Amino acid sequence: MNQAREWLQQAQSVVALTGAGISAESGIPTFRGPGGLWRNFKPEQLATPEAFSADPDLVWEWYEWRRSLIAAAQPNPGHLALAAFERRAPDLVLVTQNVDGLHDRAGSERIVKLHGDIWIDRCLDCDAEQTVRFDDARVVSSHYCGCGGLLRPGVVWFGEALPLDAWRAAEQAVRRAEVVLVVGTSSVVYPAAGLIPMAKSAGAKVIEVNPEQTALSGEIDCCLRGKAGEILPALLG
Ligand code: BV8
Repeated sequence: MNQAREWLQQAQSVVALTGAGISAESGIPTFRGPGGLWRNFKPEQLATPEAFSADPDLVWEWYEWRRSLIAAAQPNPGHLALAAFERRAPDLVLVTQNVDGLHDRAGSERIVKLHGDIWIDRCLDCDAEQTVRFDDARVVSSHYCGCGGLLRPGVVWFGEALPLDAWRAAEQAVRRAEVVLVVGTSSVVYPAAGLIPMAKSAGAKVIEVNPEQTALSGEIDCCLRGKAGEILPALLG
């Protein structure tokens, strides 16, 4: 931990790459961990354009269930430690695979959302986007746009390209970073996971915060085994 702290304190530019694990302590199930299933469906079976065109109501039910979980959740000390570090550090860019918006609610500002935002609906016909405000009393609105088109969640599904501007911003940040802090991701989803070897080839030190070994732990310079909500406040404080 001391070595990782030293690298972070000396670095001019830092990237934090986060995945579902940083929201686990907020009570949001991760994609591939326990609790990630919903009605015995794996996320990869529902988070696809094919699943949505086959049964939009089923896919919407899954997203409304996730929205209700996230609405009831709070950012945890891991999210808050990253937001506080951004205010102190000379240059921190937070690149997240998460769509839950908990980094925004924790106060982070320089956020690159690789996989979109669960709080945005987008019209399949006119492409109009609207931000959803979820409150407990909210009756699930109809998922139709004013133009009559069907709305979809504003997230990136498997088989869909990442938003070009977000991907470019992530690449640019990783290429200039001296340290990349990888938090709560199994590093199996691409192209996001490709940012880790990209950071290594650009000469960055890579730190991993995860209770478990991941697909890319072998490429990591410093593996901190533990929960983000416990390690990040000590690491970044
Ligand atoms: C694309 C939004 C091409 C939706 C998500 C090689 C190159 C390019 C593509 C591919 C490739 N190989 C395969 C592909 C296809 C695919 C892919 O990667 N598949 C995987 C399953 C093999 N990739 C794609 O389809 C991507 N698109 O490549 O398009 C293209 C190009 C041009 C034109 C057309 C097409 C799109 C991928 C995006 C999919 N959308 N989310 C939604 O959320 O509903 S991905 C989804 O997985 C989430 O965003 C999630 O964040 C992400 C990654 O998962 P993790 O975050 O890592 O979560 P996971 O559960 O796996 O792990 C949690 C970790 O946390 C664990 O390690 C655990 O130990 C740890 N943990 C637990 N508790 C804690 C903790 N850590 C810290 N503290 C704790 N307390």
